[in-house]
Amino acid sequence: MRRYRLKLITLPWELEVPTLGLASLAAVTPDAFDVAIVDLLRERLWLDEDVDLVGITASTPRIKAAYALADLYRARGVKVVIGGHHVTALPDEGLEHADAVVCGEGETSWMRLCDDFLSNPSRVHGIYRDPPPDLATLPWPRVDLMHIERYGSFYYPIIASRGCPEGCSFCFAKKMTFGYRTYPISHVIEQVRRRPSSINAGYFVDDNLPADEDYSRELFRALEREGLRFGMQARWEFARDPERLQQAKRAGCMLISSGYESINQETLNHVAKHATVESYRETIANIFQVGMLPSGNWMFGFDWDTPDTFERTLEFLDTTDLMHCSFTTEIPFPGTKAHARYTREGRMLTTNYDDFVGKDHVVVKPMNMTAEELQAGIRRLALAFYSPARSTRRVRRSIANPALQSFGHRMFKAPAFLGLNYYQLWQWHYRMSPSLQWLYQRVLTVNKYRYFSDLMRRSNYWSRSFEPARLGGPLIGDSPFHSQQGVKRGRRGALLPSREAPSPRA
Ligand code: B12
Ligand code: SF4
Repeated sequence: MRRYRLKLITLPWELEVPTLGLASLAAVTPDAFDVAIVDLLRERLWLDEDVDLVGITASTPRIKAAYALADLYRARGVKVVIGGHHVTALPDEGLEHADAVVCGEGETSWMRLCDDFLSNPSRVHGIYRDPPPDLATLPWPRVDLMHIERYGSFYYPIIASRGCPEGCSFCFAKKMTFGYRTYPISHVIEQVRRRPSSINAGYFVDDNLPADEDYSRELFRALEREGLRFGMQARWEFARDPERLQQAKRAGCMLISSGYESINQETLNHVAKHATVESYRETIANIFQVGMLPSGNWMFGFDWDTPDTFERTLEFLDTTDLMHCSFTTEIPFPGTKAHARYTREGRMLTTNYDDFVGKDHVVVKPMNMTAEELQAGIRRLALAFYSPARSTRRVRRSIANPALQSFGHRMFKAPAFLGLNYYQLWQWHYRMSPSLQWLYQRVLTVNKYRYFSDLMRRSNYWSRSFEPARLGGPLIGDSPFHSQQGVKRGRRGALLPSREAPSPRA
């Protein structure tokens, strides 16, 4: 049987957390394909390499580059498919650059699309939108195809749920997925066990991992035995209960990242956070006391923000133990309620998606200040928060906290925590300085070219043979993925590792 070459390409954002979308698709790709997952910041793309089908993923701020890449492949006559959040919101726009667009969670459509391709490539055409998969039937994401060693070793990606039960006005999560659904605990534990033996820390890419209390309690109990340290994203309410926090800590959780968004009560009421500033103060303290690092995400430019919001936020931050914060303008991504409202009100300042990166980029005309005041306010706040004096004060408090023992000896903790702060300081400085941006672009380019093994292979394919992850026992009957048949069943009906996958940890 003829084999086909498939390239799954991601255009990521800076050198941080890997995403799991392409690894999830690779896992359900029919056996007739050799698959390469290519991260454009971490490896060179051999554009002239033989390829039959290309799948591209990108979020809104990188979508223009993704479209340009798609155009290049299509000019060569290669079939191109685009998926992800942005094209789910704007499928017709995606179709101007791709043969097909996959909307929402991709697995079911991807299987259908691959079947179309195998029967006749010209059938790959138009918009694919199918019901989301039953998570219990999915094989493990093929992280082994991702050159995971090229990412930070704290960021090994794991997934336990999809979607979020909440509905914040600026977020697309609800429209992307179908409700809030969880993977079987055994599936998550197997993902953890399959990590390379050199990796002891991971990051849950879930939007809101502990959204279901019963499930998360069970998951944390199961994780206690795995020796994994991890970070996760959680709504602020999770940290109200110190007992749940203790359980997360025992499971290995080191960092909890939450979208607090604002210290303006009116804003909190309007974006459905159901929070008060005092409840934030209390929950942040709970996380810190239990011995985990709280990380907060803040947004500015909401209609109730005024020029003094930045100073008030800094005063608030100075009285909490937040070690790490992200500061960004409100970015209304296409498809969100916020985007519809700002468009209706004629307040969008740009439709250039390259500007939808957040941080200090202003894309909406603010209500109670000018765009310049908004940008200057965020920059002032970020530079003040990450100033050496404040960073040192925060690090001192953290290493004095006996509950943070699991972060290691203070000799290592202090430089690690300071490094985290200075990295953010550098990021803010380079955002504001064209010469540092120039320098950073060079760093990214060098990073892409520094892998000698790539040059020797002159290919993105590690191996010509590709075997999809296998499904086990009772799952087969329910699986919509018919071409994953021919499966072996392990002891206790466990999913068996594929030949190419790294062997499970002992
Ligand atoms: C890890 C992560 C990051 C990492 C890495 C991002 C990167 N691209 O490199 C970091 C922390 C750096 C980051 C940064 C940002 N992020 Co982010 N991030 C995520 C997160 C939490 C996990 C992604 C993931 O692995 N999901 C799990 C996989 C299984 O789902 P998936 O990626 O959606 O893939 C499925 C489908 O989309 C589809 N699919 C996807 N691609 C393709 C391609 C093809 C060919 C097909 C057929 C199907 C398909 O099939 C997949 C399987 O079902 C998501 C939230 C989330 N839970 O998805 C946000 C998310 C992607 N981030 C988001 C945002 C807004 C940002 C920032 C702009 C935030 C900011 N203001 O600074 C930045 C910049 C992002 C950028 N330019 O890429 C938004 C994107 C919105 C949008 N319209 O694009 C999301 C969705 C969060 C949200 N709920 O709003 N992020
Ligand atoms: S809690 Fe987070 S993931 Fe859920 S809707 Fe709000 S912003 Fe999106």
